[in-house]
Amino acid sequence: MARLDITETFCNILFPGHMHTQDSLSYATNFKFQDTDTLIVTYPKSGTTWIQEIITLVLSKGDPTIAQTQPNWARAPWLEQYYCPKFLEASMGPRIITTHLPYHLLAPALQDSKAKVIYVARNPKDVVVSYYHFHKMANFLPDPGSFTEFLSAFLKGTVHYGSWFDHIKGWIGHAKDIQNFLYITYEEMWQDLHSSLEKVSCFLQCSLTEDELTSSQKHCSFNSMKENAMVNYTLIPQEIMDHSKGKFMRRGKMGDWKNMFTEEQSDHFDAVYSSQMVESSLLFKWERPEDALQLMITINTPESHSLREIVKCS
Ligand code: PPS
Repeated sequence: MARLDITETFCNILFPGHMHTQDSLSYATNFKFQDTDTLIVTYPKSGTTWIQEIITLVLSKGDPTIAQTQPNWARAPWLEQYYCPKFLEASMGPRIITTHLPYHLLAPALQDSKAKVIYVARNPKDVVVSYYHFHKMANFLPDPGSFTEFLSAFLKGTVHYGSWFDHIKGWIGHAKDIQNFLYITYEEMWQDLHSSLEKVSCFLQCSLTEDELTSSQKHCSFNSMKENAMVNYTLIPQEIMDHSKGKFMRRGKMGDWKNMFTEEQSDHFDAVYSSQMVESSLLFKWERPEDALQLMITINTPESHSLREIVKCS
């Protein structure tokens, strides 16, 4: 399936036709979750591959064999991509599924489900920079134009996979409607991978010994993942992902946006961010570790039972 120049539009959101069809997107929205499923939810470039690796290592108790022998898209397939049914049929044991879809498209499928949902968020300024560089190497995504042009499309929500603002507001705003929900940030994982592994293992009810945690931490580090062909996308042919134009495991840093944004772009971003988030009670800060906790407490409204569970876990 090449379809590198095809864009699928589904419910007013653009998707790369290379991996998505109308049928694959409908399959996702009508999916029957099992209570034993774990669903990873991210907006692109927010730490998807990282959390896939973390979950893999946690469930294999720090043993890297699966992480080093099975590509991430086979062990945690994207629900909306056409090959998903094939991998799920072949999967043994509890299923790990990944999605970039916004909440409203999966809400009916998740209703009453006990599947575990892990939402990973990342500072959107770093997301847009990572996404911009990814567009340059991924031949199934359109030419991003200049960074200014791409930033403008990102802030308008017209990029592939839709609006970052709608994605985070939809999922976090409905966290209370999801029975088993864990919120974690890229920044938290970056600042304290050990505690993040513990948090994920607690949520998955799969406790790890200190040695297992140490091994997991080693294999989930940026340097280790950068060299792992099962997650660094070097298995993908050059005509689909052109590694001469950039690396999938590019920088792996917090705050890299500061090397890309002008002051004017940053001010404009902040203004759009404030107006987009004004109706939401969410307070997002991304720079310091205590801010991640601050966020959890801020969104921990009395009715949000599952978020209180997260605070207990951490
Ligand atoms: S995708 O295409 O949506 O699946 O991309 P995604 O995996 O969500 O995001 C890719 C970015 O995550 C960085 N990454 C990591 N950073 C730190 N440590 C680890 N272990 C790690 N694994 C992946 C990756 O480098 C991309 O970010 P940038 O800023 O482009 O480097």
